Amino acid sequence: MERNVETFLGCDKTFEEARIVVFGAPFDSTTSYRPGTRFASRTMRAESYGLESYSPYQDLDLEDAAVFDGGDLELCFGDASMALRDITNFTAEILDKSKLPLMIGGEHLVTLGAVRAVAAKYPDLHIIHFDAHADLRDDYLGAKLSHATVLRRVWEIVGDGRIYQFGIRSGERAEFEWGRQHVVTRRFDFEGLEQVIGNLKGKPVYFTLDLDVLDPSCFPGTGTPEAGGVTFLQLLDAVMKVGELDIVGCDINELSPLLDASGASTAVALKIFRELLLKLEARHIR
Ligand SMILES: [Mn+2]
Repeated sequence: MERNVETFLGCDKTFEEARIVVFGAPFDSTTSYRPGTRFASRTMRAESYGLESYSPYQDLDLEDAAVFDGGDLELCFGDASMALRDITNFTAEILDKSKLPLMIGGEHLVTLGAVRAVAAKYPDLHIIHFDAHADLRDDYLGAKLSHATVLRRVWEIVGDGRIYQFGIRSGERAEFEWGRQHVVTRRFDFEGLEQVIGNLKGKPVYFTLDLDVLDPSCFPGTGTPEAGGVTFLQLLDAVMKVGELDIVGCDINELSPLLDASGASTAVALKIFRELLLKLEARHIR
Protein backbone atom coordinates (compact mmCIF):
# COMPACT_ATOMS: atom_id res chain seq x y z
CA MET A 1 0.00 0.00 0.00
CA GLU A 2 0.95 3.61 -0.48
CA ARG A 3 -0.27 6.55 1.53
CA ASN A 4 -3.59 7.74 0.11
CA VAL A 5 -3.31 11.53 0.16
CA GLU A 6 -5.38 13.77 -2.07
CA THR A 7 -3.56 16.09 -4.45
CA PHE A 8 -4.91 18.44 -7.07
CA LEU A 9 -6.09 16.43 -10.09
CA GLY A 10 -3.06 15.31 -12.10
CA CYS A 11 -0.56 17.05 -9.80
CA ASP A 12 0.87 13.84 -8.39
CA LYS A 13 4.50 13.86 -9.49
CA THR A 14 7.24 13.96 -6.86
CA PHE A 15 8.94 17.23 -5.97
CA GLU A 16 12.10 16.02 -7.70
CA GLU A 17 10.28 15.13 -10.94
CA ALA A 18 8.21 18.30 -11.05
CA ARG A 19 8.80 21.45 -13.06
CA ILE A 20 5.86 23.23 -11.42
CA VAL A 21 5.01 23.27 -7.72
CA VAL A 22 1.40 24.08 -6.79
CA PHE A 23 0.64 25.13 -3.24
CA GLY A 24 -2.13 26.77 -1.27
CA ALA A 25 -1.77 29.99 0.73
CA PRO A 26 -4.95 29.93 2.83
CA PHE A 27 -4.90 33.47 4.23
CA ASP A 28 -7.74 36.03 4.26
CA SER A 29 -7.21 38.18 7.34
CA THR A 30 -7.01 41.56 5.57
CA THR A 31 -10.07 40.99 3.38
CA SER A 32 -11.98 44.29 3.29
CA TYR A 33 -15.46 42.94 2.66
CA ARG A 34 -16.57 39.29 2.75
CA PRO A 35 -13.88 36.80 3.88
CA GLY A 36 -13.58 33.10 3.12
CA THR A 37 -10.74 32.78 0.58
CA ARG A 38 -8.77 30.82 3.17
CA PHE A 39 -10.88 27.83 2.12
CA ALA A 40 -10.16 28.12 -1.62
CA SER A 41 -7.18 25.81 -2.03
CA ARG A 42 -8.62 22.91 -0.05
CA THR A 43 -11.97 23.24 -1.81
CA MET A 44 -10.33 23.44 -5.22
CA ARG A 45 -8.18 20.40 -4.46
CA ALA A 46 -11.22 18.32 -3.52
CA GLU A 47 -13.41 19.61 -6.37
CA SER A 48 -10.68 19.20 -8.99
CA TYR A 49 -11.83 15.61 -9.49
CA GLY A 50 -14.98 17.00 -11.08
CA LEU A 51 -12.83 18.01 -14.07
CA GLU A 52 -11.17 15.89 -16.71
CA SER A 53 -7.38 15.97 -16.73
CA TYR A 54 -7.56 16.28 -20.53
CA SER A 55 -8.00 19.71 -22.13
CA PRO A 56 -9.82 19.81 -25.47
CA TYR A 57 -8.75 23.45 -25.76
CA GLN A 58 -5.05 22.57 -25.89
CA ASP A 59 -5.14 18.82 -26.66
CA LEU A 60 -2.96 18.23 -23.60
CA ASP A 61 -3.43 16.11 -20.50
CA LEU A 62 -2.45 16.93 -16.93
CA GLU A 63 -1.41 13.29 -16.52
CA ASP A 64 1.56 14.11 -18.77
CA ALA A 65 2.50 17.25 -16.88
CA ALA A 66 5.25 17.39 -14.27
CA VAL A 67 3.43 19.02 -11.36
CA PHE A 68 3.89 18.52 -7.62
CA ASP A 69 1.23 19.51 -5.11
CA GLY A 70 3.00 20.95 -2.07
CA GLY A 71 -0.22 21.12 -0.06
CA ASP A 72 -1.38 24.15 1.89
CA LEU A 73 0.87 26.33 4.00
CA GLU A 74 0.00 26.72 7.66
CA LEU A 75 -0.16 30.51 7.89
CA CYS A 76 -0.63 32.82 10.86
CA PHE A 77 -4.10 34.35 10.49
CA GLY A 78 -3.52 37.14 13.00
CA ASP A 79 -0.32 38.54 11.53
CA ALA A 80 0.01 39.37 7.85
CA SER A 81 3.77 39.97 8.11
CA MET A 82 4.36 36.50 9.48
CA ALA A 83 2.09 34.91 6.88
CA LEU A 84 3.91 36.72 4.07
CA ARG A 85 7.31 35.71 5.47
CA ASP A 86 6.30 32.03 5.35
CA ILE A 87 4.98 32.39 1.78
CA THR A 88 8.25 34.07 0.73
CA ASN A 89 10.35 31.32 2.30
CA PHE A 90 8.32 28.53 0.70
CA THR A 91 8.42 30.22 -2.71
CA ALA A 92 12.19 30.74 -2.41
CA GLU A 93 12.63 27.03 -1.68
CA ILE A 94 10.80 26.18 -4.92
CA LEU A 95 12.84 28.72 -6.92
CA ASP A 96 16.10 27.43 -5.43
CA LYS A 97 15.39 24.08 -7.10
CA SER A 98 14.70 25.88 -10.42
CA LYS A 99 10.99 25.04 -10.30
CA LEU A 100 8.03 27.28 -11.06
CA PRO A 101 5.73 28.23 -8.15
CA LEU A 102 1.96 28.36 -8.78
CA MET A 103 0.23 29.60 -5.64
CA ILE A 104 -3.47 29.30 -4.92
CA GLY A 105 -4.76 32.10 -2.62
CA GLY A 106 -6.13 33.14 -0.32
CA GLU A 107 -6.81 36.81 -0.65
CA HIS A 108 -4.73 38.86 -3.03
CA LEU A 109 -2.20 40.00 -0.39
CA VAL A 110 -0.54 36.58 -0.61
CA THR A 111 0.90 37.69 -3.98
CA LEU A 112 3.30 40.01 -2.14
CA GLY A 113 4.89 37.09 -0.32
CA ALA A 114 5.56 35.22 -3.56
CA VAL A 115 6.75 38.31 -5.47
CA ARG A 116 9.32 39.08 -2.76
CA ALA A 117 10.97 35.72 -3.43
CA VAL A 118 10.60 35.81 -7.21
CA ALA A 119 11.97 39.39 -7.50
CA ALA A 120 14.97 38.43 -5.39
CA LYS A 121 15.86 35.81 -7.99
CA TYR A 122 14.81 37.85 -11.05
CA PRO A 123 15.66 41.56 -10.54
CA ASP A 124 14.27 42.43 -14.01
CA LEU A 125 10.83 41.13 -13.01
CA HIS A 126 7.65 42.38 -14.72
CA ILE A 127 4.12 41.82 -13.44
CA ILE A 128 0.96 40.99 -15.37
CA HIS A 129 -2.08 41.59 -13.17
CA PHE A 130 -5.67 40.63 -14.04
CA ASP A 131 -8.24 42.01 -11.58
CA ALA A 132 -11.43 44.03 -11.18
CA HIS A 133 -9.65 46.16 -8.58
CA ALA A 134 -6.61 48.38 -8.96
CA ASP A 135 -5.23 47.35 -5.53
CA LEU A 136 -2.96 50.41 -5.63
CA ARG A 137 -3.89 52.15 -2.35
CA ASP A 138 -0.95 53.19 -0.20
CA ASP A 139 -2.88 52.00 2.86
CA TYR A 140 -6.30 50.62 3.68
CA LEU A 141 -7.71 52.04 6.93
CA GLY A 142 -4.10 52.67 7.94
CA ALA A 143 -2.86 49.17 7.12
CA LYS A 144 0.00 48.96 4.62
CA LEU A 145 -0.50 45.22 4.21
CA SER A 146 -3.94 44.61 2.73
CA HIS A 147 -5.44 43.00 -0.34
CA ALA A 148 -6.38 46.56 -1.37
CA THR A 149 -2.72 47.69 -1.29
CA VAL A 150 -0.96 44.62 -2.67
CA LEU A 151 0.00 45.98 -6.09
CA ARG A 152 1.29 49.19 -4.47
CA ARG A 153 3.59 47.07 -2.29
CA VAL A 154 4.63 45.07 -5.38
CA TRP A 155 5.40 48.36 -7.17
CA GLU A 156 7.76 49.28 -4.33
CA ILE A 157 9.75 46.16 -5.28
CA VAL A 158 9.67 46.25 -9.09
CA GLY A 159 9.41 50.02 -9.76
CA ASP A 160 7.81 52.19 -12.44
CA GLY A 161 6.47 50.78 -15.69
CA ARG A 162 6.84 47.15 -14.65
CA ILE A 163 3.21 46.41 -13.71
CA TYR A 164 0.61 45.80 -16.42
CA GLN A 165 -2.98 45.67 -15.17
CA PHE A 166 -5.99 44.45 -17.16
CA GLY A 167 -9.72 44.33 -16.50
CA ILE A 168 -9.62 47.04 -13.81
CA ARG A 169 -13.01 48.62 -13.11
CA SER A 170 -12.92 49.57 -9.43
CA GLY A 171 -10.80 51.78 -7.20
CA GLU A 172 -10.53 55.24 -5.73
CA ARG A 173 -9.95 58.21 -8.04
CA ALA A 174 -6.59 58.66 -6.30
CA GLU A 175 -5.54 55.12 -7.16
CA PHE A 176 -6.22 55.62 -10.84
CA GLU A 177 -4.40 59.00 -10.79
CA TRP A 178 -1.39 57.51 -9.02
CA GLY A 179 -1.47 54.54 -11.37
CA ARG A 180 -1.17 56.73 -14.47
CA GLN A 181 2.30 57.81 -13.32
CA HIS A 182 3.62 54.44 -12.25
CA VAL A 183 1.87 51.44 -13.80
CA VAL A 184 0.14 50.54 -17.06
CA THR A 185 -3.60 50.08 -16.52
CA ARG A 186 -6.06 48.77 -19.07
CA ARG A 187 -9.56 49.36 -17.75
CA PHE A 188 -12.45 46.92 -18.22
CA ASP A 189 -10.95 44.35 -20.63
CA PHE A 190 -7.82 42.86 -22.24
CA GLU A 191 -7.36 45.25 -25.13
CA GLY A 192 -3.67 45.90 -25.72
CA LEU A 193 -2.57 42.63 -24.14
CA GLU A 194 -0.94 41.40 -27.39
CA GLN A 195 1.25 44.49 -27.52
CA VAL A 196 2.30 44.05 -23.91
CA ILE A 197 3.08 40.38 -24.58
CA GLY A 198 5.23 41.44 -27.52
CA ASN A 199 7.13 43.92 -25.38
CA LEU A 200 7.74 41.43 -22.57
CA LYS A 201 9.10 38.57 -24.74
CA GLY A 202 12.21 37.14 -23.14
CA LYS A 203 11.72 38.99 -19.85
CA PRO A 204 10.87 37.27 -16.57
CA VAL A 205 7.19 37.75 -15.76
CA TYR A 206 5.12 37.11 -12.65
CA PHE A 207 1.44 36.56 -13.44
CA THR A 208 -1.14 37.30 -10.75
CA LEU A 209 -4.76 36.42 -11.50
CA ASP A 210 -7.48 37.79 -9.24
CA LEU A 211 -10.48 35.80 -10.36
CA ASP A 212 -12.83 38.72 -9.68
CA VAL A 213 -11.69 40.06 -13.05
CA LEU A 214 -14.44 37.72 -14.26
CA ASP A 215 -18.00 38.97 -14.36
CA PRO A 216 -20.01 37.99 -11.27
CA SER A 217 -22.50 36.26 -13.57
CA CYS A 218 -19.94 33.51 -14.18
CA PHE A 219 -17.91 33.98 -10.99
CA PRO A 220 -20.06 35.10 -8.06
CA GLY A 221 -18.03 33.22 -5.43
CA THR A 222 -15.73 36.03 -4.41
CA GLY A 223 -15.58 38.57 -1.59
CA THR A 224 -15.81 41.78 -3.60
CA PRO A 225 -17.70 41.05 -6.84
CA GLU A 226 -17.70 43.83 -9.46
CA ALA A 227 -20.22 43.90 -12.28
CA GLY A 228 -18.97 44.47 -15.82
CA GLY A 229 -16.25 41.84 -15.88
CA VAL A 230 -14.89 39.61 -18.62
CA THR A 231 -16.31 36.26 -19.68
CA PHE A 232 -14.70 32.90 -19.02
CA LEU A 233 -13.66 32.56 -22.66
CA GLN A 234 -12.15 36.05 -22.73
CA LEU A 235 -10.13 35.19 -19.63
CA LEU A 236 -9.08 31.82 -21.05
CA ASP A 237 -7.88 33.51 -24.25
CA ALA A 238 -5.92 36.09 -22.23
CA VAL A 239 -4.36 33.43 -20.00
CA MET A 240 -3.25 31.49 -23.10
CA LYS A 241 -1.51 34.63 -24.37
CA VAL A 242 0.20 35.32 -21.04
CA GLY A 243 1.32 31.69 -20.97
CA GLU A 244 3.47 32.35 -24.05
CA LEU A 245 5.74 34.50 -21.90
CA ASP A 246 8.61 33.48 -19.67
CA ILE A 247 6.49 33.03 -16.54
CA VAL A 248 8.71 32.60 -13.48
CA GLY A 249 5.94 32.63 -10.88
CA CYS A 250 2.17 32.91 -10.78
CA ASP A 251 -0.89 32.82 -8.58
CA ILE A 252 -4.68 32.48 -8.73
CA ASN A 253 -6.53 34.15 -5.89
CA GLU A 254 -9.77 35.44 -4.35
CA LEU A 255 -12.08 32.43 -4.77
CA SER A 256 -14.29 32.30 -1.67
CA PRO A 257 -15.99 28.90 -1.48
CA LEU A 258 -18.37 30.02 1.29
CA LEU A 259 -19.94 32.40 -1.24
CA ASP A 260 -20.11 29.72 -3.92
CA ALA A 261 -23.29 27.90 -3.00
CA SER A 262 -23.60 26.15 -6.36
CA GLY A 263 -19.92 25.22 -6.66
CA ALA A 264 -19.87 26.76 -10.14
CA SER A 265 -17.31 29.44 -9.25
CA THR A 266 -14.96 26.76 -7.95
CA ALA A 267 -15.41 24.85 -11.21
CA VAL A 268 -14.60 28.02 -13.18
CA ALA A 269 -11.47 28.61 -11.09
CA LEU A 270 -10.37 25.02 -11.59
CA LYS A 271 -10.75 25.13 -15.34
CA ILE A 272 -8.60 28.25 -15.54
CA PHE A 273 -6.11 26.55 -13.20
CA ARG A 274 -5.97 23.44 -15.41
CA GLU A 275 -5.52 25.43 -18.60
CA LEU A 276 -2.81 27.64 -17.07
CA LEU A 277 -0.90 24.60 -15.82
CA LEU A 278 -1.13 22.92 -19.21
CA LYS A 279 -0.07 26.07 -21.05
CA LEU A 280 2.97 26.42 -18.80
CA GLU A 281 3.82 22.77 -19.42
CA ALA A 282 2.95 22.71 -23.13
CA ARG A 283 6.49 23.12 -24.44
CA HIS A 284 7.60 20.12 -22.37
CA ILE A 285 4.81 17.62 -23.04
CA ARG A 286 4.05 18.13 -26.72
MN1 LIG B 1 -9.95 42.07 -6.96
